[in-house]
Amino acid sequence: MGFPDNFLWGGAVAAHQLEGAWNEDGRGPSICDVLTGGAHGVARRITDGVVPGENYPNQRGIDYYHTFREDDALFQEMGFKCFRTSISWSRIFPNGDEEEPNEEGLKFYERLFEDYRARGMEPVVTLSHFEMPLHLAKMGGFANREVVDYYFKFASTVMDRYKDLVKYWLTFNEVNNQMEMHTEIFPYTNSGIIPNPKDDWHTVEQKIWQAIHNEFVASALVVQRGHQINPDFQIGCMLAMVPIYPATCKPEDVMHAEVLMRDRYLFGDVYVNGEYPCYLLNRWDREGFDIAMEPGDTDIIAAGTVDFISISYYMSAAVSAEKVPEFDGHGLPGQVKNPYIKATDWGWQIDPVGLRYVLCSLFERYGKPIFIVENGIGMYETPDSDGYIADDARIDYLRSHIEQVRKAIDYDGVPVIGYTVWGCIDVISFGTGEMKKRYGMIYVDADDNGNGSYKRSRKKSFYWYRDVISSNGENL
Ligand code: P53
Repeated sequence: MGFPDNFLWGGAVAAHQLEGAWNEDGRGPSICDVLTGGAHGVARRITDGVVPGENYPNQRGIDYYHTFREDDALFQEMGFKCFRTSISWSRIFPNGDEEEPNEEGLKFYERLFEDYRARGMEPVVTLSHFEMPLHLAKMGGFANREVVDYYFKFASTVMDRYKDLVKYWLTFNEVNNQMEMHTEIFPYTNSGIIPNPKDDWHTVEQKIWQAIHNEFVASALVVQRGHQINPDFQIGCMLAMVPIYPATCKPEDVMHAEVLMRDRYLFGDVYVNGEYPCYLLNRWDREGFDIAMEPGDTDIIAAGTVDFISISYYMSAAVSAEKVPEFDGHGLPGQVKNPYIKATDWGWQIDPVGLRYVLCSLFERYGKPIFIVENGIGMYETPDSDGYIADDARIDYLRSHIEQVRKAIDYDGVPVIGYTVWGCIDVISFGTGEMKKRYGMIYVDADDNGNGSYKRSRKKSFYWYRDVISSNGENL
């Protein structure tokens, strides 16, 4: 027993967090290019266009656009069986609404995916990882139905072009993050909804729900088209899985956690079952949302269900039905600190058993294979006098999570197809825009303001993970 022979060990990144080269070779501005740098407790701001003097970390990333061959060689040295990245939509369609794609952009990903293949790494490609051309966001993002057509065109173009290079596709990264509707960043990065101070709360929510419906249609159309392009394609959805536990066994706490979990499951429920669950239809009705649907939408959603589920997993949460005090990491209604587990410096509560718990819950709910496409820990790190980083805490984090994956496979019988460590090389943090929130097994010498040599070096976890992969998960 243990990990299957063809288990996809690897690493994961996203285009806007590492490529840089934001305005090279015909690329248009993407929504991430106008996100300023933030910090823990300091939200990133969305500026109106590129404002001189602001710090936009995603514009430079870690310069992977120019260094990918050297970086890929390091991934190969770790023995990666797969590599997850995303396609930057605005490299292919700079404004999103062009007739013809940008050939330079298409060529870049061709070279990239060929390089992965040549190194024995199966590409795992996210179509939209918190990205769309800025121009489309200005049109209203996914709340505007036209954007469905532009997404479809983008996705069909790249699926067709890379049909012999890429087999695993993910439609939208962590599509359920936007259920944190009160934040500015998630509706923006999931759906291209630019905050408008004139909108009242009901209008904001209405737009987000409309965007969500449109994304269900968009994803289903792309799943169907992808299967026509190449019947061997495996096309999945991608959910941020943060299990929400009741703070106590008080029935009200249990029910509160159950209701909040629907915000996570909703997307799986529609993507896998191909229909809207009653709890959502009732909610729209109760809260007065009127979602515009075109004739045929429900048939499209029913016909375009996904082949597998992919998830990110970092932490769990606990909630109480009572009024509770604020704490670091507080985000959900009634969220409390879990006294049984520790948190990272950014308040993310570390819970390896929670990973096994979500794998079981998802498999029992959907009966589909599961790909863990993100797991990892963000840490402050400074090289020692020899330039080395002994990141034992990262090794502990990854080890304890991989042990739980193994249990889910061996004991629970969950078909887990792969595991990719998030930010296998240090990249720009999505949530804070920091460089110093590091996830990598490879260190990148750069700071939050873009100073540094950008030189790469292997951390202790690099050697540890190499051994994990070469022993197929036996040597943890
Ligand atoms: P950063 C919240 C909860 C779970 C996953 O995040 C999340 C977030 C967003 O902060 O995002 C995913 O860099 C996302 C990646 C991101 C990674 O987790 O904020 O898919 O793009 O970098 C880690 O620490």
